[in-house]
Amino acid sequence: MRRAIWRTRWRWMEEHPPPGPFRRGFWRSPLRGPWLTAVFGFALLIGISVLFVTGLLSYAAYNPDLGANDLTPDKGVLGFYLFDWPTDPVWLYRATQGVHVTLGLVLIPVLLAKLWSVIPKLFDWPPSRSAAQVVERLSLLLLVGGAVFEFVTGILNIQMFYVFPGSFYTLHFYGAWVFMAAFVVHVAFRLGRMSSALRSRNLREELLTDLAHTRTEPPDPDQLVSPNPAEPTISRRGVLGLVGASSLTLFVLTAGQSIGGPLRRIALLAPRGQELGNGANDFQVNKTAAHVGVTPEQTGPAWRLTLRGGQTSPTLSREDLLAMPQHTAQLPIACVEGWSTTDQVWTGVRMRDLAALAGVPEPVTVFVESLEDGTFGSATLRQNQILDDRSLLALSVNGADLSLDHGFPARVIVPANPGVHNTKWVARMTFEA
Ligand SMILES: Nc1nc2c(c(=O)[nH]1)N[C@H]1C(S)=C(S)[C@@H](COP(=O)(O)O)O[C@H]1N2
Ligand SMILES: [Mo]
Repeated sequence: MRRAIWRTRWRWMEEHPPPGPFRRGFWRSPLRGPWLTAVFGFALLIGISVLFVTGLLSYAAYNPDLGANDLTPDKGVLGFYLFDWPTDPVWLYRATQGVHVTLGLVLIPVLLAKLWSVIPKLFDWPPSRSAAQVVERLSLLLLVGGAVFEFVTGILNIQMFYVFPGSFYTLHFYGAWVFMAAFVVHVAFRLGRMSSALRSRNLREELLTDLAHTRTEPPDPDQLVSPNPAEPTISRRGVLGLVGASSLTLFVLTAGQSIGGPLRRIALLAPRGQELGNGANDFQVNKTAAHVGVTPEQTGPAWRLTLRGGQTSPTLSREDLLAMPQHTAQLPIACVEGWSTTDQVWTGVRMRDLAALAGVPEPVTVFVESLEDGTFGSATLRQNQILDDRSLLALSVNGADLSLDHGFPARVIVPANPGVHNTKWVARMTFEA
């Protein structure tokens, strides 16, 4: 009896949706349909998988097992896959992080197109038909919310709008796991429909079809296709071209910040894309000395480097360091924000010579501290990084003394290390055996 009443109520609701977007006839684009949605979905499936993997790699490169490098609480559970980040090839982090950031930007138009293509589903009526449908809609909320959250936080960070409550890094990291959980559920539910929708039309034929011959897709069980489509004002190939051209534009205007070469000059959307000049120190600066409050007095003749960890704690002046054996390595700076330099020629003292001098010839870690005591003022390096012959406490770059902004009197440079761990204006190094 009760059931019957409910059933009639539901039917009544189904037949009387509120006006506006809740009525299927409100959505009239003749292009919406399973095939178009599947094309965008397929691009996102591949792209987001690569974003996730490169994001996880970025996290591993951060060396979060070393307490000082990452204060994300409970990272242990989510960091189950961590491994020792290698120092070879030297461009490894340049590549993984360049792909992460560039791909993230390039996918923005695809994400927007995908959301546009399924927007009528947001207004599905009645809002809850069955328990399964409620669960699916909640998972879609996490999916869409998670995608928007990850893209927005990522973009804000690379554009240097640090407006986050707490650390960007923690938010983006947790957000990624929540988003990926929803993503996996979504893919599991929709993979079959995506592949049959992809097979329902021929891509090459679509690309040859002009506006005059553009027809609506046949009605589909998911009801993406409009029941009373308007006349098309753009062809399917037009939409694909628009999205593709937008992605390509974003690529061209940002990729140069990591790829370098001629593209660098037109990396206009990247705040640290372009190069500054031809001088030895004329490559990107992350934070200037003035910005972090490091003064010329602190870095003048009174500056000393303290080495800790052994029986004694020797202090060295810049002259003392210059009197030690000098080594040269060609290494890039590669920032987590996506920009990187081509190889610069760094000269200075080997990290492991300093370990020996400190009385810790077989160090497991070194904790490096800067004159600056902000968030980026310290980092911990791992054994394979300390012992690499190319890991230096650099005193000069490209044949000239380091500029104040690049970390004078001395800065860390380690192959394949995320830029943030190449600490500038080093004051103390504590080696642990
Ligand atoms: N002390 C200190 N070291 C620092 C930073 C900082 O803000 N303070 N920024 C780091 C980051 S995020 C990067 S990408 C590199 C950039 O080095 P560069 O400015 O010499 O290019 O320096 C790293 N070292
Ligand atoms: Mo950075």
